[in-house]
Amino acid sequence: MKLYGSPTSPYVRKARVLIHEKSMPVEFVIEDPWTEDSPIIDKNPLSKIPVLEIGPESYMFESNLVVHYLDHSDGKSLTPRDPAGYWQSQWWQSLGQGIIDAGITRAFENRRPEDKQMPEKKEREEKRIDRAIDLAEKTIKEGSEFLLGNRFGLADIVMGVAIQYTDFRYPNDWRSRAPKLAKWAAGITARPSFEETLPPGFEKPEGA
Ligand SMILES: N[C@@H](CCC(=O)N[C@@H](CS)C(=O)NCC(=O)O)C(=O)O
Repeated sequence: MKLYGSPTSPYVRKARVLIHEKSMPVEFVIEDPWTEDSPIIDKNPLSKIPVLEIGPESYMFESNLVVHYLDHSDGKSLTPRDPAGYWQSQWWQSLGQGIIDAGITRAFENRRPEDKQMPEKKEREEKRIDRAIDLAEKTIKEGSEFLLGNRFGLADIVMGVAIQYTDFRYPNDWRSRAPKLAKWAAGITARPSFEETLPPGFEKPEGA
């Protein structure tokens, strides 16, 4: 299999962390989805990364599907099997994906020429992220190494990527109001799968 993407995309990073955790033989191919003649378009008409090549001319796209496919393709799923655990895992993944979506929207707004930026748009995305972090802090159990039970899983991957993307593109002092989440995040993002997929140019903040 081949994973097409960029080293900075948090959507792609979800898949890269999972591939690393499972030691899967998936080649990472860097391709830019932004150009008019991007080779990604032939693989995904939506021209977005990640794209996973699963066979000749056969592709999966949308990070949730890519991650779901990878998680189920080796018989060693990192998703809880019991119904309650399964849905809790989906819940955390949706929260993480929402944080990433808001961070991306904010980052793009930030990159527009200053006189064209809409501060209220940025603020709206920031509030989404702030509220999601507050809810994660309320939900996470005191002192837990993993989000669900005593096993590392997809929920940890997606939330870990979302938190580090927040530190990367919307650095703010969320740790002072979310100490449980901060402690969990420090443990999760110290794993080799996270360390070895850090976006270029990202420096961990103090205490992370
Ligand atoms: N919902 C998609 C979002 C993917 C996405 O927006 N990826 C960005 C890179 S971070 C992209 O390819 N953007 C190209 C574009 O919007 O033209 C997913 O979860 O995979």
